[in-house]
Amino acid sequence: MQLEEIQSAFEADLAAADGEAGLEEIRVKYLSRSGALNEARGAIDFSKLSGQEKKEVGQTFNRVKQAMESALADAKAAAEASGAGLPDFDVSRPGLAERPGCIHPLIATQLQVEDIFHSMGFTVFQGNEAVSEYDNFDAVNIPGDHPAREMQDTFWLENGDVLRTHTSSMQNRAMQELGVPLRAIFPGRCFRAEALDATHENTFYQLEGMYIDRDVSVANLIAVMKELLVQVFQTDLDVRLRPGYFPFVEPGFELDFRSAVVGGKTKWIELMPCGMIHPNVLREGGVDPEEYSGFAFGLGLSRLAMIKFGIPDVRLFNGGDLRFYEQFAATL
Ligand code: FA5
Repeated sequence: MQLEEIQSAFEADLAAADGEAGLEEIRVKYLSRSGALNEARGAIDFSKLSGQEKKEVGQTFNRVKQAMESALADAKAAAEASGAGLPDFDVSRPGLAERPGCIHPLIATQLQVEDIFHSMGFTVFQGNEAVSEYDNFDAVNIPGDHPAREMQDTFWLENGDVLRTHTSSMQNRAMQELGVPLRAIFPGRCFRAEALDATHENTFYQLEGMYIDRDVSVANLIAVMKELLVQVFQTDLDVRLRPGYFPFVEPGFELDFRSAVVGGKTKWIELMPCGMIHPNVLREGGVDPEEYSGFAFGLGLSRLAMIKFGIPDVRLFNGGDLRFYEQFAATL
């Protein structure tokens, strides 16, 4: 084949090439040791050429070879960029392994609750699991000698920090960093040195919320909590508040709910502590309690997931028994 013929055949092949595998075929066909270019060069009888002619033929071959190599490299880069030639399968499909895995029921609950709060205009604020003693206790109105510290015994680190006992440890930072008006939730793991039983773990999940604005009242608190529960359980339900004591709210409440679908119409289910944010806590966060008011709540996310999925023992969440998690594989 003449050099021009080789070149135009190469260009036609390149234009019709299908993905990276097709381009590799073209490379082999034209540019490899046994490719068309080398073959054409081998067919020339150099012994019959003058020194000058040999030089010119050699240069022409090199120029053509370089042009073909560069066209091929460009086509490869374009194919890579467009994803052509990638394996023909859907990377988002579940794996073929016997145990493809599933979302942990606690995290599934957290994601659902986050979605619901998003729809009510709340942002998700992330915090650390190891926090200062100030953030965990003092900033939320629990000074050093307060008996509430004893109820939340925790793990102390050598630098004086603590593994947070509650997500309320993020209240101060949220006010300082996000300012007011504030609508935020902070989900996450908490730790307590507890006597363990079916409802008490040393490592569990809470989801805190704060709503601060002018003229926020208990009515707003009830409305938001009811909306949350209606959406989580997809059913109408009643909520009620009972007095509860927490140093960082005044008044403080325990919120219960009752529904025909969850637990029966007559049974009140204790769900979460909440209340109107204490003026000391607002002040500590740089918020003027004369101008702003707000509510806060500390939802036991582990508890909510237990109610939602009918899980009898909180220790199953962290137990590491795959048979437990696999029960949710089909639904989560
Ligand atoms: C608190 O931690 C408060 N910070 C909640 C709060 C926030 C009140 C804002 C008012 C305003 P309490 O210790 O009750 O409160 O814990 C809240 C929820 O976390 C409990 O209702 C329970 O569902 C869950 N919880 C607490 N301790 C454990 C534990 N050891 N294991 C599993 N869940 C727990």
